[in-house]
Amino acid sequence: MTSQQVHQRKNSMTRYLTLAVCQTGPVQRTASRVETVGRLVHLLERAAAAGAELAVFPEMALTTFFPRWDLDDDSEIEAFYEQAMPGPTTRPLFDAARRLSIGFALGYSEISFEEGRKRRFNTMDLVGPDGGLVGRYRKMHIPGGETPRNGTTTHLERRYFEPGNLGFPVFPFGSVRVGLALCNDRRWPETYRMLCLNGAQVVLLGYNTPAALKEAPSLDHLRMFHNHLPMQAGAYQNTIWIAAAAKAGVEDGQAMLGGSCIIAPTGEIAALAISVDDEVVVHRADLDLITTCQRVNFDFAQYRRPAEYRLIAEQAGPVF
Ligand code: ING
Repeated sequence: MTSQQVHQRKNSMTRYLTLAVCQTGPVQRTASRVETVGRLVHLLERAAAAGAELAVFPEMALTTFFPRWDLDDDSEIEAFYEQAMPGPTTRPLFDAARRLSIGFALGYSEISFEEGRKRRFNTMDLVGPDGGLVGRYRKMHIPGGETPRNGTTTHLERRYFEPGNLGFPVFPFGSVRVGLALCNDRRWPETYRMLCLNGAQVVLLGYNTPAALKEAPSLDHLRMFHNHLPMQAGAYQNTIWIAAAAKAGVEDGQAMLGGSCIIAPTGEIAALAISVDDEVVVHRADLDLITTCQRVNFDFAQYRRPAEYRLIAEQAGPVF
């Protein structure tokens, strides 16, 4: 091999990133943090053994999805949150990342002391293969309400979390630019577009989605379609890879959707979980597909008309 060929081969190796989605089965309320972190470490080991360089865990991966409950007692509520990341019980996950030389993104409930007050965010951290924090995202689109409503599935995220205040950041992971998103964010095209315009090539997403909703039983058969549809569209329209990790199975009596997947910039599902339990799904993502897809239609700088899109930034909903 000539040195030119060696050089080209080296370059071509950087055009792949092996992604792992670490879906989890239910995390019951009775489970201890130590037990749950042990499950996550095991998943990370399986991801690394399969050759993954970067893994994603679900939203609120350390606990049950507690916004399904109407809770008032602050100490009861705050037991679901982390005051430090890593903290004493989550440290083994960071140690495992360093030992296995694999990065990961972890969704968790965050308490932080900012602007002289205690604040609660629905957060995802990106951690490097050295076990160090690379970047933090706080969920922007907080669904549900502050109080239960008759005839609807109880979903009180807006009582338990403030909307994120860190924008839609994109972080360098080696030579790859990585953005983060959480659950309901995936249903909004703005999430992907903001991450795309910030330079993302890969978006890691964690979610907790009930398999059925009381408000519209007639749509229950479309829950998985409505899970994948916006992510496939988001990947295609923004020429990004998406790796999305679900909480799955019956958690504290509520069935969670599952359907974790890795989606290509073509919009195709490249890999899909088949269980509603702890499962690792791996795909070697070809980063050149991004430029191939851009060539076909999505040369953003040439074709987009940002001056004509002002309403998107100025108006939340239609005005008649
Ligand atoms: N979950 C839900 C989702 O978008 C939801 C949101 C569920 C809203 C039920 C209302 C009722 O999949 C999260 N975690 O955002």
